[in-house]
Amino acid sequence: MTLTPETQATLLQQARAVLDLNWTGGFTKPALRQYPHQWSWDSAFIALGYARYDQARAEQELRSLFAAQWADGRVPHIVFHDADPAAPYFPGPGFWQIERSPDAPAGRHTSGIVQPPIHATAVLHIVRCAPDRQRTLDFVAEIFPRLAAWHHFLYLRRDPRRENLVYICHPWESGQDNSPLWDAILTRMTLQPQQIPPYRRADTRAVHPDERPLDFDYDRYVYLADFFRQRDYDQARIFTDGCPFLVQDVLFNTLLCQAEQDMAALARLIGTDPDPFTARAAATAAAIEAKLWDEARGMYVNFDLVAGATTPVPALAGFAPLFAGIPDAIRARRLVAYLASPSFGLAPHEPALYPAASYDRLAPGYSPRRYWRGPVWIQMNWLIMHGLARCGFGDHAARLAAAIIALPAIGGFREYFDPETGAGCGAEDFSWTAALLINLLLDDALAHADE
Ligand code: 9WN
Repeated sequence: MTLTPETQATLLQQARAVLDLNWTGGFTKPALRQYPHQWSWDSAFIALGYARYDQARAEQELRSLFAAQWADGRVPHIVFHDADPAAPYFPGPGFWQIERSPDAPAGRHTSGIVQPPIHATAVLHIVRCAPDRQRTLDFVAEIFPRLAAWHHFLYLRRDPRRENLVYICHPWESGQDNSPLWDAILTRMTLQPQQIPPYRRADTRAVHPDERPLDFDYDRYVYLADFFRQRDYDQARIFTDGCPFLVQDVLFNTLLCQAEQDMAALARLIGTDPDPFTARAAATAAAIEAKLWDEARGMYVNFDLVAGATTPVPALAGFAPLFAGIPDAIRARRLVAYLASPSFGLAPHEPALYPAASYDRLAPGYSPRRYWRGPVWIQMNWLIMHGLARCGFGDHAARLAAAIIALPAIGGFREYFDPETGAGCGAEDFSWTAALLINLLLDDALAHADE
């Protein structure tokens, strides 16, 4: 579907209205009822939208997130600025109890886990779009040490064997909470009822339970969060004390690799040595190539550190290394062949209307409306689209960009979409759907400040 300029202008206006609705004056909620606080990687994607038309808001979005950074450098996956009793979220600050950790920020309420590190990438994007160059350099100088501390935390605390691959310890840390990527691990976690702290879900109030994770999964999410809480969020204890979920995740490590590349560009801008960042990006890229490539499937897969084996699950995240320019030409061609097949439907000349599903549509367990088990997510497709363009597949990228832009016109500004019909699912008025639509629609005449 090709949109007329008038339709595009209307969509742009609607997208900005969604962000205005969710903007609090200091940060942007992902969605008012379902996610009434600040989420880490959401804020980075949201900043990619603001960067196109409101530099001040883009900067403020990230500034407010990093204001809650922990002393050890971790950037929490949720920052609870104000509790809104009308929009309860579980687990809230009372569950996390981050004050148990000496590294937690005093007087702030946050979760104790993290999300994918796409923040440096967002900052470089703000720089490249910025109309006010001096102001943006000031912003980079301000946030650069915080970004460096964040990446330092990941390499120091989440890569104990010094493999240049960091681990995640909770499905929420992946950003793809309920993906089939975690099924084998969660299923092997046999829990006694007394091991699960009492809790009440809040996520099925505003969204239909058929589109959300099962109680089976939530029990394990809660068990893991409690496991971290009981160890005062001490990373070394969590790693050595038998945490059942320790995964070197493809998407997380890819975004870290790209963020390190972007740190090098930011370092050059402010006259700091870029070489350590370039070197670490190259080392992580090499480690992804060596450890996470699955030759039989022609895609990247996660490594489960507890089982000591890869988990070959055909999720869209397995193509993410394109985004950081990691695969060589031969591997990139194999990835694109799989993406272009009916499993993901991204062939450039096919009349397929929708962006790629989050999970192979032909694989067992594919579910078009349940959260991460099939639905289309805009931010995943935005990453894949850039990866295709970067690795020389311009036609595929152009088709995917058009499909992403067309989707909100069909399904609204929803959290995710049914890949068979384009129907919107999950939360309404969802911020990153709006922000990334703006990012794509205003994707012209960028000043590439550091080039
Ligand atoms: C848990 C906010 C977040 C996104 C995640 C998405 C979902 C939370 C939830 O919402 O996760 O962090 O309650 O389900 O999976 O990617 O950051 O939009």
